[in-house]
Amino acid sequence: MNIEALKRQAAARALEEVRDGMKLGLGTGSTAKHFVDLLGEKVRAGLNVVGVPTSEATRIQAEQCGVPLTTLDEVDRLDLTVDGADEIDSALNLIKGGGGALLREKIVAAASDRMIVIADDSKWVDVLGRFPLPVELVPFGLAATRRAMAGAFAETGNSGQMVLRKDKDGHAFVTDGGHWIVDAQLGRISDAPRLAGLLTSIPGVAEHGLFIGLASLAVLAGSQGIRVIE
Ligand code: ABF
Repeated sequence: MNIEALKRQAAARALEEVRDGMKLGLGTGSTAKHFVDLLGEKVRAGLNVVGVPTSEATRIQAEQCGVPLTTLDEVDRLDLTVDGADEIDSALNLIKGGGGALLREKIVAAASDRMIVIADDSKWVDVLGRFPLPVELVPFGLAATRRAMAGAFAETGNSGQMVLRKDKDGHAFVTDGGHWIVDAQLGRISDAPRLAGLLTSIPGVAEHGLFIGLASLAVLAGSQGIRVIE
């Protein structure tokens, strides 16, 4: 089975958790895109939900699919967020941000009662870190922020190159929030929860891609079928 079919299967399984009247966080990326697409079909068939998109790309897709949208200023809490990930470990800690939407993704996930992460099973790892850790930075003071990040890596027994993400024209990639992203090639992340806390405390770090304790369920689709992990 091809990978897009697996992603769609995971998205379809997550859709089973959606109930009429729910307020939903809508993720970003190719797997979340399948979810929004399938959700749109349900909405057009009469399902009553409202969504908060985690990126401009998802906002545009949701509007095209007919999913009614709201904002976190208009609603108190969300019932459920469904989003993809770059890596998932057995504690359901995640690396996210390969698509560059980590800041809004984390704000939306943190405002949700539940987060379901959907993926093909290639995203399942023993230890986070093979996928470079995205860290979203305020452009001002970039070198100072990178030095502070290197300190946080050293303090947690991690090391690796930090690479400023570029767009297709070779310019710094700019996020929906107007920030830049540095991808940290750490290989195996030691003590991800502690590293997450240290990165959060650095002035100039807008957000980082370690999602610790946010996901409550993972739906992984593989050639052997679907695994649901709590
Ligand atoms: C978003 O999309 C990101 O946090 C993550 O980087 C990416 C996963 O993309 P895909 O579903 O395309 O693999 O969820």
